[in-house]
Amino acid sequence: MIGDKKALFSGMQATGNLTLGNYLGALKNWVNLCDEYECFYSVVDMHSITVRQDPAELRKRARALLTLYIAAGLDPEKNCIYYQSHVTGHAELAWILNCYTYMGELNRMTQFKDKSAKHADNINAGLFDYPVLMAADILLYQADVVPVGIDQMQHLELTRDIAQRFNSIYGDVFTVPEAYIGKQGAKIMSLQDPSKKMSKSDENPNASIYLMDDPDTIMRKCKRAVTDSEACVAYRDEQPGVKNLIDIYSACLNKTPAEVEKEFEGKGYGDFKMAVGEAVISVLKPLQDRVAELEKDKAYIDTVIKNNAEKAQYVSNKTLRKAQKKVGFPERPR
Ligand code: ATP
Ligand code: LTN
Repeated sequence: MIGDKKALFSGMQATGNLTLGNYLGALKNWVNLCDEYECFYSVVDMHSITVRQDPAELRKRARALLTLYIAAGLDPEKNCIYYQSHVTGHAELAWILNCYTYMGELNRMTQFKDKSAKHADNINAGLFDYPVLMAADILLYQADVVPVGIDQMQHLELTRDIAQRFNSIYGDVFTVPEAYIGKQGAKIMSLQDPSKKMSKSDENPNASIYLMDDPDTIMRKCKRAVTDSEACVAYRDEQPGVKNLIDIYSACLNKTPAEVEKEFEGKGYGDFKMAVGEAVISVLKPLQDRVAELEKDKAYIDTVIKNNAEKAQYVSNKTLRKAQKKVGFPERPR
């Protein structure tokens, strides 16, 4: 709780080009939560360096992501939008939490296993420790809820375990957070292999729709999406490609899968894919226009970055000081 509102935290990495999966699974669901919750949305650049990055590129992408948060409809007056690296408490709390997390727990994390297989030449301690930094992000703001895609559930469970472990030793220090999974678009799959999630690090550019793709590219990717030979727009596990397209279409237009099935009854995949393409364009084009507009106003974005980082620093310091005191660090002279 912050004041009389419940708190909410989420973050995204500024690595790679954001996909439609990131938007429908995360960003889209974030908008409008600020009436109910005190919201903190971070560009988690400290997480990004667990994989080697080009510094200039990372800086550019981090700013683009922050701009995208605003373009997607997060009002920076009502939502605290900031760079993780601008707030000192993330690293400080992560260190403390490291001492309350077991190697065995981190060893079980599937993201670590996946990423270390992918980056076999750079399996660094940060990559292993990534979930503890994520726990620190969340616990610093006493977040009650954390909107994430299903793929992040394992990290959230670990965060809860760490919080409960710490609380059982020291009393109520941290709020134990709950996941908040959006109803639609929670797991958008690859357009080329619907058994894999749509991912910004996919090597095949046709597998993902990127948020900055132009309309022709979006349409082409939708038309090329892998389906099946059933020739029936049905929402069922046996037709994973079609099911995924229905998920995309319904998330873009706020319809239910049943409504979509009905709409395309008796229609072929050609018509359906075209409609999916149009639905995606109708969502992404206005978003792209708003990004272009915001990018022109450098001073405004700079002010958002500064003011919100100050707010985040202030709020997070309270939790950090409490945790430091509990574990026995000496008080700071006033
Ligand atoms: P990578 O592919 O490099 O692992 P990613 O695309 O999974 O990256 P993240 O930065 O890890 O991107 O995720 C940001 C947010 O988007 C998270 O909340 C995550 O759950 C959500 N998300 C990512 N991909 C999808 C997807 N295909 N469907 C729904 N949500 C997604
Ligand atoms: N690990 C997340 C990004 C992330 C996050 C967080 C999400 C970092 N810290 C705190 C929610 C809450 C990811 O890879 N998507």
